[in-house]
Amino acid sequence: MSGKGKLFLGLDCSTQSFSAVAVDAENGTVRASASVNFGKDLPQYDAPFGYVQASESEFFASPLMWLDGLELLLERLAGKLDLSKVCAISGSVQQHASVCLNSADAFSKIEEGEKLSAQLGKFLSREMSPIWMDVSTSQECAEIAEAVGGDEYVLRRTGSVMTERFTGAQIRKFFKKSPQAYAATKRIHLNSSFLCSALAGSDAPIDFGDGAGMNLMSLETHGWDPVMLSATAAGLAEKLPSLVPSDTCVGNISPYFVKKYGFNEECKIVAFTGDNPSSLVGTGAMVGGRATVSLGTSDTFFASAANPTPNAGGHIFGNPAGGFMGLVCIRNGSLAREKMKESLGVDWHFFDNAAFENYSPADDGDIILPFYGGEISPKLKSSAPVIIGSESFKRDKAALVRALVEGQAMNMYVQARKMSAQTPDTIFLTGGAAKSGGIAQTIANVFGARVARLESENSAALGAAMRAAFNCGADSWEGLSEKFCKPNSFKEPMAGVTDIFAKKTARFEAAMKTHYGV
Ligand code: XUL
Repeated sequence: MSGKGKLFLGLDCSTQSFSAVAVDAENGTVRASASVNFGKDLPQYDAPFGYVQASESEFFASPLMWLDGLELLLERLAGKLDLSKVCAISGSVQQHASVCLNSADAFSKIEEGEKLSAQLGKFLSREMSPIWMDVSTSQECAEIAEAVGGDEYVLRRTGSVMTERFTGAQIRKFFKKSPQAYAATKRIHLNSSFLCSALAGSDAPIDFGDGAGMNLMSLETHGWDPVMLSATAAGLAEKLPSLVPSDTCVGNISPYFVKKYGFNEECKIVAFTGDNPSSLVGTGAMVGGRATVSLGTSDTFFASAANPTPNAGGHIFGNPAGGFMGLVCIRNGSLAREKMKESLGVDWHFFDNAAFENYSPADDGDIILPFYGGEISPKLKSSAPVIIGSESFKRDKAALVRALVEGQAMNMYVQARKMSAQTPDTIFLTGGAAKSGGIAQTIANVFGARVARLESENSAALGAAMRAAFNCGADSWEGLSEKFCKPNSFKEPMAGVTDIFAKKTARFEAAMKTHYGV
């Protein structure tokens, strides 16, 4: 495809929704966007928030829901945009979720006619995919770590200690609990490579960005680590797709999408990656210097790193622009804020703004340990937040909101510091809660850093579109970052808060030790 008006499409399959953004890389504009909410638009999957909770620690989603979401999304987008103008597509996908298939060749069998979910459903050897919220594999993590000589080995080799939600431990659980279904499995995809395969109509590889979230990829060789593979499950090597750099072109779009949605048959499919590596690109933080805090279902802190030192408090993933990225993922993010909002009977305006109107931070002993459910950073079990302070504090709705947000920010700061991430000069905020002035100010105060919001709404989808554009030679990373990742509304730390938060954070850490032993 040649000529002006070239468009690049980024897709983002997150926990609760599937969204798309189409960009013009020449003039740096977003041409169209669309979104599908799994709970509202696909109620037949009985997953109001995009997942099904099977027990306290087990969380699943249907891969067929993701396929139906993709099709509905493209249908909506086709109503706004001539899809034949799209030169290349890439994707961003919630990390760690795996899709098990009884054929390594399922995607080449897709034909015109029935929708994808109907055609691919028969190839699933495991009906539901465990997703990143699942924390049910402590046993499997311990077994794998023991088999390879300890968590220190796993950390050095793969960039993370054995982690419950990571794909390796989830595969081991499947191998142990459903040996027949495991034996019948010929291909184990990540959600990212699964959706990429569906679009390309061929079996797609896993990229270094998302592949590093499995406890199976060697950071040194960028290949599957044979020691980790054999400690995880028998015969695993043959079931995994290959690993490739994130800027690999997988092929052209499959004829199914050309006929059904009007794509050009020369439209390229670029390897999909995880939502965090994709957001690193979509916030312009892939080229160094900046840190990004993404406030989504989970809250994450990440920054690019050329030679990161693996640390048990965080994770190392591949940076789609080359090198690596360090990340801290906090499970009690938006869901915790939502629960607090509901329990206080307040609305989002109160939560995000009114509660912070006369914000004057103080080291007064009022602290919330903000864990409504089990946490992954740091690893702890909890079913309710711990509220420490005076009786009047416990009755003051605005003070409780501020203390929850401060608790979340202090936990993130402590975790980021543990993985020896240097305090950044500027933190770029993205995700749904980034629009909250109160939350932005709190993060600036706790980190002692300038906080900027990005103009773009969905950095993960935007990062995918930028990756598609980069792959087609539309611009350099710096050029794309300048065009698409424009910061606005800076917030500086409030005067005099540095000392207050140094003391308050120390108090927070002490309370964490007392209540959770971490
Ligand atoms: C990262 C993680 C989450 C998911 C869902 O390790 O588990 O950020 O990618 O967003």
